Amino acid sequence: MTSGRKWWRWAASALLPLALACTRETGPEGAATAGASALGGGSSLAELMQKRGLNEADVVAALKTYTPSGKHDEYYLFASGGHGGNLIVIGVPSMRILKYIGVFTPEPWQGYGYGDQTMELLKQGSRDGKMLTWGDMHHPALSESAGEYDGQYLFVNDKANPRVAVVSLRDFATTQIVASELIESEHGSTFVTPDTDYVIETSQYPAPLGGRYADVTKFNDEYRGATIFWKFDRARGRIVPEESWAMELPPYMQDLADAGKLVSDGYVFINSINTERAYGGNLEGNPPLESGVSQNDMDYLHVINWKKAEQVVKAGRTKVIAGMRVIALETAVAEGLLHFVPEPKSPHGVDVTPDGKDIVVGGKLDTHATVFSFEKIKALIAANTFVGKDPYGVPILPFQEAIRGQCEIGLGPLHTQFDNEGFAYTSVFIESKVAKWSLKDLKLVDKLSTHYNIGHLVAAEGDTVSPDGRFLVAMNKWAIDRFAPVGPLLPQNFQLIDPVGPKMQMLYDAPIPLGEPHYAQMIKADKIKPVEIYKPAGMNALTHEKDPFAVEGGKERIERKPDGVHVYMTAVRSHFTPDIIRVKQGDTVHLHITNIEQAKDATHGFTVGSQNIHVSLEPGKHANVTFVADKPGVYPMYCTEFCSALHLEMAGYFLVEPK
Ligand code: K7E
Ligand code: CUA
Repeated sequence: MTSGRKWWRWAASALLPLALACTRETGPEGAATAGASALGGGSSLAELMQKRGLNEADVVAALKTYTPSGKHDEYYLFASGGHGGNLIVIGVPSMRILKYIGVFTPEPWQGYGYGDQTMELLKQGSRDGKMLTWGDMHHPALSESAGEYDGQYLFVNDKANPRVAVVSLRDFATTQIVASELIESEHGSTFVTPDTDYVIETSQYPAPLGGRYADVTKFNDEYRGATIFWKFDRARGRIVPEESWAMELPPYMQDLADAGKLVSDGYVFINSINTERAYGGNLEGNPPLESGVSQNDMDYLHVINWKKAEQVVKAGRTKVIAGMRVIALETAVAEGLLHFVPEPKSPHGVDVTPDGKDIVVGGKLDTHATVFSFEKIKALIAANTFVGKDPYGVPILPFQEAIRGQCEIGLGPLHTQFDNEGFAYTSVFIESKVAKWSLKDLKLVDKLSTHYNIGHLVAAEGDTVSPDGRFLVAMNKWAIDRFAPVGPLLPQNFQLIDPVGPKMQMLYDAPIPLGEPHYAQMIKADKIKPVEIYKPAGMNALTHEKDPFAVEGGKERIERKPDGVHVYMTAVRSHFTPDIIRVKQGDTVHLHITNIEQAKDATHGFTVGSQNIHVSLEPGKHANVTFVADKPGVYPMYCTEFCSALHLEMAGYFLVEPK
């Protein structure tokens, strides 16, 4: 990681003067050429700087992010697509967008949600039998081994319709969506335990568990929160719902969560707001929810001993709600699985330090980052040092005895990330700033303005036991004046920051025009080794196994069976076989299409006009598409990727003969 820093310093100190020196030598010719075209070829660096109004700091920033053609980025940034429902993959430091990954929302380019396999996947994510085609994605979590990102899987959540999706980083594709009907909304999700034994999903807005009905005036007695521990089977790459379990929580609004690591491994920390248990009703004589939830000076950091809870589950001390084994709140209290520590006013982010020793909480209505000591919390629990109990019997630890201290940050601290030199970086929402502070002495070191309304921030390998201390990305909610205007709906603004040294430096603004990315994680690029083609040809991208309907070259055919017409097709530059399909009105049609190519990037797309069908056929991939040919007519079908010189000729006819 230091080698990277050396490069930066070298770039800043050596390359720039060198470049300037070169331009000085070629000055007169450069000037002549530059005069001809505003920014055109041949301009000298000095002239370009002058013409574009750039200063030396701008050029240094440019040198730190510019990535020449053909050169790969050092990091992948996996950003949530917010209420766009899909993931965004970005290269750092160039901030080039590399891919969108269809997850909760259909993604037409990838055929995601337009063929049988991906439709089945979206159906897996149904709640109460209702298929959902959007999600509110907040927190991507990379799989970890011993607290390090291992580059195998990514998990993401849907806050609106409580669900968790698994994305395989072998091919950057969603492979599973699980939905529990235990809870009705979530937010503290997804977070993984250090070896990815569990993927954590915690409710946000309390509701009767299991989808029951109870009027909101029964809030205190009938409404509850819960945190779900989804069991992950790494070998199979799947969440196993039958081996998953949950813990019932009081009806507070549980917020963000983080898993302990190293010394605090085995614990999970969850913030909460609304310990007032306000539920709104501003037309019914109650204060509006926003003021109702902000009365108390302290809310509760939930400290959960999940390893102990796992034993309680194994001992069968659970009840089953909505098919999920749930540790009842009374059991959690009786077994000492759940403790509360007061935390300052309306906390938001909770982040465990890389050494696992401290838990940093940002209070939205407090000016501090509060640093809780895991050692102290553990000792207080062991000694039964409680200042009281909440209305549900959960023991409350003394605040002052549980903290190591507080750092004065500014107005509206939210989320915290870490580097490799003992510094923490906290986003300061109301001030639109990043605060850099020392974990050792809890002193503020530097503040940098962001544009604007920063939510999360993400550092390279920032949630691991060994952050890299390299790039930092501020994930800003508002762009306001940063980009050319595009109407009232503006993109979000990701700002790339160099966090190294006494003064942080703003490097680059990247507009993000897809939903509102809340959080992202940044992983070393060399940890991810995606496949280049699906091998052998005929692979089902969901199962990573050969599809039972895979088609070999030379075995293409059309078969009429009791369940409809089966068309076994291949795609290869530049034709589909067969290229004429005849069916009768009312037939159910099953298309089985294999791209039999094994050349990198030789992707074909397939569509039949007016049928709302589209699949992406990457090299070796197999797709199945089922639909009813209900309208007679002549429908051209064609390849949707410009795959070869004869791409336009990669077409055919789908004929539906009238009854
Ligand atoms: Cu702060 Cu959902 Cu993590 Cu938005 S959350 S910012
Ligand atoms: Cu295949 Cu265009």
